[in-house]
Amino acid sequence: MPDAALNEFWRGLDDVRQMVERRLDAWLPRADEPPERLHAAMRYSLFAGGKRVRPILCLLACRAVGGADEHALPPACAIECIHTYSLIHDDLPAMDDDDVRRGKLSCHKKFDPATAILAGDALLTLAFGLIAEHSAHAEVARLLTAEVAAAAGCAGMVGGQMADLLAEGAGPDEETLHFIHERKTGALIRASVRTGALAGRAGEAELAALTEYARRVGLAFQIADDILDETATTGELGKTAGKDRDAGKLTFPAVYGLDESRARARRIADEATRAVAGLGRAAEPLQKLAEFIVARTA
Ligand code: GRG
Repeated sequence: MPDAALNEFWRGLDDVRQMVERRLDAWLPRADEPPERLHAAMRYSLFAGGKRVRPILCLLACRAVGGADEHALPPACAIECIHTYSLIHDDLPAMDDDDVRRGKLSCHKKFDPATAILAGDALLTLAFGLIAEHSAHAEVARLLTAEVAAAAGCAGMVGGQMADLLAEGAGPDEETLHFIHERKTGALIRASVRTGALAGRAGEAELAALTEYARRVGLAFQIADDILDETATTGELGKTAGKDRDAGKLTFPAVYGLDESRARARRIADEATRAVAGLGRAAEPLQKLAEFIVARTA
C-alpha cells in the first residue's frame, strides 16, 4: 500500500496526465469523422481511464535530461496508443477473452470483434504517424521509430505475448518467465523511458543510466501486476482479477510465491532508484515513480 506521500506524488502527476490526454484528443481522428464506428472504438478504449504510466515515464525521463515536454509528447502519445491496441487485442476471444478492461466493457464487447481488431490495428499504425509527423527533428524521429518498432514487435511485446500463450499450463520455469516479462510488458516500458530520453537529447551516460532504470522498472511493474492479479479485486483492477492463476499463466507468484515476489519487486525498485542517482534532483520524480509502481493497489 503506498504511503500518503507517495499517493500525493501520484496525484501530483495529474498535470502530466492531463497534458497527455489533451494531446491524444487533438491527435486522434474525431469520432464523427467517417468511418465513425472505427474512430469511436479507438477513442472508447484510449479514453477508458488508463493510468498513463508509460507516457508519464516518457515525460519524466525527458525532463530528467533537461528536455522540453513538447519533444516527449509524440513518443509518449504513440506508446499509449500502442499499449491500448495491445489491451484491445489481448481481450479478444482468441487471446485472453476478457469482457472488462479499464473498468468498462472491453472493446469487442462494446463494439464487435472485427471493429476491435481494426481499432487496435489503427492505433498501432497511428502511433508511428504521430512520431513521424510531430517529432521536432528528422534524426530524433528516426531513432524513436526504431526504438518503438523494436519494443512493440516480434522482438518485444508481440514476441512476449506469443511466448506467454505458449507457456500457459507449462509449469514454473524461471528462464521462460523472465523471457516473457522482459518482452511482453518490459519492452514497452523500457521504450517509454528511452524515447523520453532520446527526445530530450540525452547524452550517452544519461541514456545508459535511464536504460538501467527502465529495465528494472519494467520488471517491477510486471511483478506488481502479477501480485495484484492474485490479491486485488476486479473492482480495484478494472479488469478481471485472478485470471492468470485460473489460466495456468507463468507469473512471479507462480514461480516464487507471493512473499518472495513482493520482496523481489521492492529490491528491483530500489535498484532502479540507484541506477539514476547520478542524474541528481532531476531524476527524483522517476525514483518516486519506481517506488509507487511496486506499492500501487490498482
Ligand atoms: C496483443 C500484441 C498483443 C500484446 C498483448 C500487454 C499485453 C500484451 C497484454 C495485456 C495483458 C497484461 C495483463 C499484461 C501485463 C501488464 C500490463 C500491460 C498491464 C496493463 O497495463 P496498465 O496497468 O494498464 O498500465 P492501464 O489500463 O492503466 O493503462
